[in-house]
Amino acid sequence: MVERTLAIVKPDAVSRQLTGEIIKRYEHQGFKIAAIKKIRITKSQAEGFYYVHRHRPFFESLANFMAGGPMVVLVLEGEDVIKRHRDLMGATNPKEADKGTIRREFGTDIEHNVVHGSDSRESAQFEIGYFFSGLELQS
Ligand code: IDP
Ligand code: MG
Repeated sequence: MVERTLAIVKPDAVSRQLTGEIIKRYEHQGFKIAAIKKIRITKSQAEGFYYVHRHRPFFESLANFMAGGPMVVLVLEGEDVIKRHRDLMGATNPKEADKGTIRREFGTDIEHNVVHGSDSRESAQFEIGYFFSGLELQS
């Protein structure tokens, strides 16, 4: 089934000039880039995006991190892309991520883990809508 997922090259990766390296991996997997843009969000916008984690101890730190610099947000499209993108990213903690995954190769610690990916169809729908309008998703 062809589906869409939201990917983010997080501020740590953008500032380290890893954007191209990460996007190259998406294209090598055959994921189609349905939409892409570079943005900087506010802390409250980051809190809205990570609303499901509002009661977690790392919530405020995470929001500050995501608002701390520009990020690149993408909509990836392809067969089973939600799970395939999560597999390519690796585990949340780079130290626990499998070899060859983006987080294992480039992540610094459990917070600064270079990429985000939707984890289900429901979250993909919410997350894509959080960053992209219908007009931006037409191609
Ligand atoms: P995921 O990004 O692998 O889906 P989530 O549990 O949804 O992981 O957490 C969202 C983001 O919050 C992570 O990608 C990471 O940046 C940050 N995070 C998760 N757990 C921790 C933690 O224990 N300490 C600090 N930051 C965390
Ligand atoms: Mg998550």
